[in-house]
Amino acid sequence: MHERIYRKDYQASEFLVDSVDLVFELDPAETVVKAKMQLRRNPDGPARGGPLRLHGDELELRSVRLNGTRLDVSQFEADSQSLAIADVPERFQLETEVLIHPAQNTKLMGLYTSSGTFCTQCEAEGFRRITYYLDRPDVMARFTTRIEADRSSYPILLSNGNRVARGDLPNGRHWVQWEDPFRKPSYLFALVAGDLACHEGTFTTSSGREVALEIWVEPANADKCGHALASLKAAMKWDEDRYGLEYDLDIYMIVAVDDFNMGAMENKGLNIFNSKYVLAKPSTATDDDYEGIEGVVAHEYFHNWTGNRVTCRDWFQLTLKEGLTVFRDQEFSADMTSREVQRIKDVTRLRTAQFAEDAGPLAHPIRPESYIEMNNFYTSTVYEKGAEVVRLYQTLLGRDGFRKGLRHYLETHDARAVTCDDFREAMAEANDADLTQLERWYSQAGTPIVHANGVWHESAGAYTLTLSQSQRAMPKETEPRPLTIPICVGLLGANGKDIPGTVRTLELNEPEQTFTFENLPERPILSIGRGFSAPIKLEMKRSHEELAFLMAHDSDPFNRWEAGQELAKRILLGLVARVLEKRPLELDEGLVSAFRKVLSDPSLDGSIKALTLALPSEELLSQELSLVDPDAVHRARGFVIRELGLALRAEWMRTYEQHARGADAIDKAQIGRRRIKNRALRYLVALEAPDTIALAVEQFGAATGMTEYEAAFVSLVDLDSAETDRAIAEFYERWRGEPLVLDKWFRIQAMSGSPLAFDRVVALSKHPDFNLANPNRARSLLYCFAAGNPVAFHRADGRAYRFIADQVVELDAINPQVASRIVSSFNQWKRYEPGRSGLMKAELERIARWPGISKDVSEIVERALER
Ligand code: 0A1
Ligand code: ZN
Repeated sequence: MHERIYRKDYQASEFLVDSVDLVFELDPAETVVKAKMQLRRNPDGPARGGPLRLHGDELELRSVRLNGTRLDVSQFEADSQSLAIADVPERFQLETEVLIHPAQNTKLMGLYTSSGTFCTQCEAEGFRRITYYLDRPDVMARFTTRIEADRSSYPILLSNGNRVARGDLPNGRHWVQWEDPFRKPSYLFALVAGDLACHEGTFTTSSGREVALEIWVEPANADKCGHALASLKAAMKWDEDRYGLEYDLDIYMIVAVDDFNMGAMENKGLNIFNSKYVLAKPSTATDDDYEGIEGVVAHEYFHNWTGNRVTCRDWFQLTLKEGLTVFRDQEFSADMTSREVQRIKDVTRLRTAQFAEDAGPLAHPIRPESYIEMNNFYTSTVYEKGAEVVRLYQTLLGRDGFRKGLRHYLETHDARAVTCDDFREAMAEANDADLTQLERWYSQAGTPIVHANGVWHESAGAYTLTLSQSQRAMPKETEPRPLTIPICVGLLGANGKDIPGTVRTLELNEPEQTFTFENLPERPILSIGRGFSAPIKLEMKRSHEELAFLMAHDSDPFNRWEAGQELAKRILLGLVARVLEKRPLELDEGLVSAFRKVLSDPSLDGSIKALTLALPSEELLSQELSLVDPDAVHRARGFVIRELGLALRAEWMRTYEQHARGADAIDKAQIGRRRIKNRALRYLVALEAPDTIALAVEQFGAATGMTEYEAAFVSLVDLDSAETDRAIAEFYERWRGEPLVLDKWFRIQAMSGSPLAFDRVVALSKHPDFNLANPNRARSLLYCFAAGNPVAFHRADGRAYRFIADQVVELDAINPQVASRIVSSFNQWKRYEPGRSGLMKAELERIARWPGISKDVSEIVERALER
């Protein structure tokens, strides 16, 4: 059995590391790592005079020296997992030498190679795969790194901080020495060695220091770095303007690699990125890819203060840096693109991934209480719900109060490893506010439900709003206690405008509270939860007419969109019920006229229009059902798409034609144009009429930018036509040499609504360009299919379950982190009708019994099977 780690068991480290000097003799097959560490007992430690115990993982120890003297095997205990020395003084120097095998490291944790480039990933516990160390974030040390490697294969040698020296060695080798002036935890260590090209820039900080910016990529990608560099500069400027935070080193490097488990990593001064979040030019990257790059580049940059300068005491505090940094990148993106579009994207993502997580077996508070494998806790809850909890502070304290609090937090805790409580206390102290009740957001899992009931008192001219809150009680947890929930509201008059004096932030602190609005001239319509002011589910009786009214008039753009989604959701759920009852389907005229209004509204920009005219996804609809039948959901939604296509055919056509032509430029106007154009195309192609299919074929043939090319391809792959096969073949021929574009080819086929999708996915898993060991490729095909194609993954015969389970088991032996993400697609098994539910459970049990299954996958599977 694997060991479970508890938050309550935290103890300070018995030893501290003052400095580490590393030497790497790089070789893909066998690299020597020498570490020279200055250690001492921690005066604030639990003081037990015990042995020194360092972490390790898959290391081969060659030698250990204590204060210069080589220890013999009786003086230490070592295995691949740890190194223990019983007898050590107060202060001492420890030197170790280990062997590691980077080219065989398929887990992509520690030091590994990606297309021949050496790179590292140390968060959360990867540094112990490089050398024996106190691999925990509250041990912060000064690092130097000397890298030795073959000069012609690895001309570029990078590590954290400043490059201080370089030189040549015999046998065509060379060395470079790096020094990081800032103390840091081991998870922020990084090293890169390869034959890379540099895209350079500079940034002058507000205090006038010049910072060298370097983006390192494979030479063939040198023409795809402009957007990442521009994003980095924009992020540096924004953090100065918004929070007065400046960069603190003279150099900032980003390296793009093709094999990476996550999006990117904030290593001090040397970020390592999944190439997906660096490389872009209009012909290869979509508008969403551009926005993704801007957001992730900013995210990693913002970590320099929120994560690196002030870090986490232990991994239970992960949301301290992640929730806060996601909040910061969301705010940045809102300022760079469009605040309302950004908010809609963020909320949709939260609802799709995080609400599902909270409703399933893996529900955990943003600050978890225990884990078996930390890598499983880089979750939507820790990141996205964590960001919403940080947003609560801003909603409660105001933007200025939040800025004051953030600066106070960073000043008080600079160069330290702290907790979520420290953050809350700093926020409270700087604002002289009582924020104690916010603590519950950190300790309670589950999505809170707020029930709203408004009553109009005609004779008094008053409106009372009663809000009550509840939460699902989690197994093994104490009864949930009431949270602090800010609810932003406004009351609309019949003219569609906010009634003066009614725009407020209500603070719900009790199980139930009533708020009164007085002196109202007329019966109002309530707009509630403006801007999605808290990560809750709202329950309220509202008529379709009220929702349509809010959709047309609400002064809050988020709530205008929200009202449309709520209206569509209610109609769709009604149709799902009809499908199940085998009654004929009929589309509500209200939805058609609401859509028609939006389509013809000249005041709305294309992005907002496209989002408003999108129906809630099958995943979101399924969340509302107590027993999911994915076929019924798919049929109901498909029916509405076709009916809307038919009823508004002329309007869609006009919209398409009006927006058909423009430039490939990535700016707000062109992005908006492409979004509404492509939304129209989807509705039109869904009609499966020769003239509408021809539109997609033409767009596919003529597009020079990836956004329009991809959208046409998506439409065609959803069909079952001769044009579909032709498009699939053409796409492949054109883009087989561009891995990031080829990922799209795999993903779009995996997510297609066509009945052929499953057979295609099986065939693609045997395609010569499919590679289970490359995380982007594995995710494009397998994760996107299992998590993003509900109707095909949940086919009633269970063949897709079996296929994915087989792939998970095979992948687990290569890369457990990626396998455990994919296996999470089985988590919701209890929510499906009995046939599917039983089939999913059987696959989970088969995986659970698989010999040699990783800690990562077994933790997920065991949790899913509990009770
Ligand atoms: N700290 C990174 C996320 C990250 C976490 C673990 C990793 O290991 C494979 C990689 C990256 C971030 O928030 O961007
Ligand atoms: Zn992060």
